[in-house]
Amino acid sequence: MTQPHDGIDDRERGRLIAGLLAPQAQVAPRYFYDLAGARLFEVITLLDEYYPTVTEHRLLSRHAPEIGAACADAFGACALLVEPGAGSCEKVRHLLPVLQPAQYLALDISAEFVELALQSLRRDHPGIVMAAIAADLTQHWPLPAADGARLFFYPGSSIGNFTPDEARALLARFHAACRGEGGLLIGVDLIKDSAVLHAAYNDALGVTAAFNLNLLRHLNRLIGSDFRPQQWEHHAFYDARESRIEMHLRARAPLAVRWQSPATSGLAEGREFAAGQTLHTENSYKYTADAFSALLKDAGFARVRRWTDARDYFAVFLATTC
Ligand code: AVI
Repeated sequence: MTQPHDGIDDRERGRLIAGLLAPQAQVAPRYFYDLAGARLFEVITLLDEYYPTVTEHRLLSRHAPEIGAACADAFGACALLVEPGAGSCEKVRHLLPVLQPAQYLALDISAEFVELALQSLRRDHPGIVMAAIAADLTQHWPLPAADGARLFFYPGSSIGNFTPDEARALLARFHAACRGEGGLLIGVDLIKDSAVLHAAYNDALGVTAAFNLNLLRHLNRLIGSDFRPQQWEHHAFYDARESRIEMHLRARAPLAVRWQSPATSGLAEGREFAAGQTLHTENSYKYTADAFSALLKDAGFARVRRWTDARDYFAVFLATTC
């Protein structure tokens, strides 16, 4: 067994292990993103089948002037632009020239990764104060006090990785964090032909499969487990009833996994998987544009505008407090 990584505390380890022991074993998708996982995700965004990234870039580039004008109309100048999960800060490049915020704050689990991206952004926009902050979206958001409107930028359809109830709660949190003046600019993947969705999560090169399987290596480091990726296969499908892609790892044959548990003072415990039994690793919900507009309104936003591509594959929404 590999030694557990000391980057997680006992509570988080306990949560991970409870998920592994659940009747339908599960792991939260945020555990995809160790260094290798983050790199594999970047490759996914370049694949022909994975249309969301390129489509959203095109929408932002084409409609940036309108988005800027709509923001100015709703709340005037932007004092603080906040991007949770900023990563390589590529998409915000479309917005900075039109929004000219006084401050840009990039939040990410890995602040070091974002700090690198900020170095070149700062060179291109010397008049904008920029900072990278290590923060997990599901926890406290350490935002500076800023006079004036706040705009949250949440691209990539990451909202799809939450259940609709969790998504509504997160949108309400964005609304509350605007503190009366500001908005949310958010990218959302739309419901479409299931063959297109299926291909996006089952690419021919097998990059999404590698991304999914890499989670097992990450788990081995986090909890000292002995998952062997070669015993598992990638399984992703579209569930039209739930409007979501489900990603799983499926046992190729009966197998046993062991890990170190704080509950048993570090002694090994584990579980068995029958052939075909799965570990559920991700949901990626898709919305109709109208359903997502309604969700934004439910969350408290007063006005919602949206831009979609010609195929209606993806939408960018601007939801404002007034
Ligand atoms: C980050 N998130 C929006 C991606 C998605 O499409 O749900 C993660 C991903 N999983 C497989 N491919 C991409």
